[in-house]
Amino acid sequence: MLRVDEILRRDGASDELRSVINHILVGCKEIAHKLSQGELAGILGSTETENVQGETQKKLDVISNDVLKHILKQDPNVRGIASEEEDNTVAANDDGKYLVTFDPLDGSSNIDVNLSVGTIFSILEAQGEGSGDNMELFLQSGRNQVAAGYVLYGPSAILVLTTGKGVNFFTLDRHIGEFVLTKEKVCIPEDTKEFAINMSNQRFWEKPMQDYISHCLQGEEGPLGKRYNMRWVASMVAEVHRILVRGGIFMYPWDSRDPGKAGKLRLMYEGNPMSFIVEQACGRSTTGREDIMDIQPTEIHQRVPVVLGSKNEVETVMRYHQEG
Ligand code: P6P
Repeated sequence: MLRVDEILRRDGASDELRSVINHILVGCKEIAHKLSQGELAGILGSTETENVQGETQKKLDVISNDVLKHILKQDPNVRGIASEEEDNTVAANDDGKYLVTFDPLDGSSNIDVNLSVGTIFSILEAQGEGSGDNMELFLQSGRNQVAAGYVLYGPSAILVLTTGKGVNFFTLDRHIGEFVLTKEKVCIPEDTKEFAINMSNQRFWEKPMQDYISHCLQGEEGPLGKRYNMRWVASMVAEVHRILVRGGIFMYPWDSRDPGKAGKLRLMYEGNPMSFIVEQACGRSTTGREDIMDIQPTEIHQRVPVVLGSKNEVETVMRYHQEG
């Protein structure tokens, strides 16, 4: 069975990039172990603190963040990190070549009910000088990503990784403590009959999104002419993984609950890495109007509306937005 480093070497990844990815995976293996302990580890539940997003932090949000921050600061190839759980970017090594952004534990509201959660990460090259605590270094469009991935902590722990040469799946073999290759060159089916959205927000969406979902619910008799199924796991990593495996469309659109924000999900460590993966896997990832990876960030925690998955279905949603 081929391991991650062998595939990275085969695909031409530099020694420095392989080192950063291997450090991230050491952290993810530690997080996987802590999650597998559940109640026994005494680390479920919430803290008394809120993160910069205004969300109450789960104990495992903080623990996972600290695990990754500690490990990445030890890699001389890492210049700095940005995390959903950190107010500001964090300096690592001033001679480091790479910047790492991550959501240490996405979907953490699922932890206490034993449902899937995941770690999402993105790697950029630091352009020029400056310490990693300078946020400006990180404000690069998603097109500049050199690698992106996630680890889905489900019944098995699965790493999904791209360095721009397609998307590969690796499963954690707990006997040897390594992620081993289990699927290569993943490609999302262009068409789908399965959509994922939090329907409880329907009254807050823009009209094009309301129209599209209304037409999905009309099934064969409606303008889209097919019967849809619906899924919602409240864990982006789980939704994206299902789409990579069998197709589908995932949407977290802008909504009027907080008009000043561009939606719930964050561009730098959710939208961009997932978009890199989805585009590398024959899919499409947009805001409903433009490709997410074309956005020039202005703030490290900025939000982004997300419509991603099966290419033809995403383009259908874009047509609804173009027609207004
Ligand atoms: P809601 C998890 O908190 C997350 O950031 C994504 O993983 C997930 O898709 C979304 O929020 C769920 O949001 O509003 O349905 O709880």
